[in-house]
Amino acid sequence: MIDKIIEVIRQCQHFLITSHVRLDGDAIGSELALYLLLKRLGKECVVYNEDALPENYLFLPGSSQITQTLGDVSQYDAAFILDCSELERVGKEAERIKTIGVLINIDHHLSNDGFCEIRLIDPRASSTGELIWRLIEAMAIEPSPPIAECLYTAILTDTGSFRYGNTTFEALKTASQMVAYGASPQLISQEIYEKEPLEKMRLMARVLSGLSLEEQGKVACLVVTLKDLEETRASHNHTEGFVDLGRHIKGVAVSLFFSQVGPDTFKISMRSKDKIDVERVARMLGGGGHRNAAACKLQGDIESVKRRVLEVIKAYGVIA
Ligand SMILES: [Mn+2]
Repeated sequence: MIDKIIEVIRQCQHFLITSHVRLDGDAIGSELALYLLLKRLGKECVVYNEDALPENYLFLPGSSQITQTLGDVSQYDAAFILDCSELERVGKEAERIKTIGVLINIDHHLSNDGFCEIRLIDPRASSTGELIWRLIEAMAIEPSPPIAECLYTAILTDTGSFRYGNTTFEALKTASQMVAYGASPQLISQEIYEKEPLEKMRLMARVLSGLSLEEQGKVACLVVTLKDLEETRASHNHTEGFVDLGRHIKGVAVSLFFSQVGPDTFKISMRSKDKIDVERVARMLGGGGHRNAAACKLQGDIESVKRRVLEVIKAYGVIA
C-alpha cells in the first residue's frame, strides 16, 4: 500500500493535508512533516485544519502555513487525511473534502475500518508520525532537521512522553533516528510542556478541584463546563492533556474527562492503565480510539452522561 501512496505523490501536483478537530501533537507533527516533504519534492501543498493550532505547537517549522480556510477543493489532485479513523473527524468540511479525486488515509487508530481506498493503517504504530516516517524511509529520502523535529514531536506527544503502552521499540527507534537527523528532545519538550499559558493552568486548577473518584477509587472523573472556560478565559484547546491528570492518582485504573461542548453535549475522553480496554467502552457509546486512550460524545446533562459511562464500564467488566 505504501507503494501506491508513493505513486500518488509522484503523479499528483496539488495536495491537501488535513487532520482531526481538536488537534494534538501527532496530528500537527505528521501534517507538517508531510507538508515539508511534499514541498521539498516541488509539490503544491496546503495544510488545512478546522481548529486553530494550540500555542505550544507554533514553534514547529511550517506551522505558520496552516490555514483554517479550506477554499476551493477542485484545485486539489489528492488529499491526505492524517490521524483520522473516520473522514468525519476532520470536521465540518468533511463532505467537501470527500469530493477530492484521490483520498489517502494514514492512521493508527484501532477503530479505523478504512474509509478510502488508498491507506496506510497500522494500529501497532505508536503514532501517525511513525507511519509518515515509514513513508519517508520507503521513498529513500533523508529527512531535513525540520522534518525530524515534526516527527519527533508526533511520537513524543502520542506516547505521552514515552510513557504509554505504545512506547514500543519501533517508537523509540524512530524517535532516536529523528534525534540523529537533528531534532532536539530538550528544546521540543520545553516548547510543548513548559510554555503553558496561564489561562490553562487556572483552568486546570479549577478542573482538579472538582475531581471525583468512583468505583472504589478506580475511576477518576474530571469535568470542564463551558462556564469554566468562560470564567477562566480559556478555550477547549487548553484542555489537551487534562484527561491524563486522573491517571496520575494511585489506584486509579480509568480516567474520564468530561468536556462540555454544547448546552447538552459532552465529549468524554478516556484513559486507562495497562490492559484495561477503554476503546471497548468508547465503542459501546458510539466512539472509538485505542486500548488505553479513547473518546466518545454523549447528549445529556453531566449527571446522566457520567452515569451512562460508568454503567458501561461496570457492565463490561473493564475494571475487575
Ligand atoms: Mn495519533
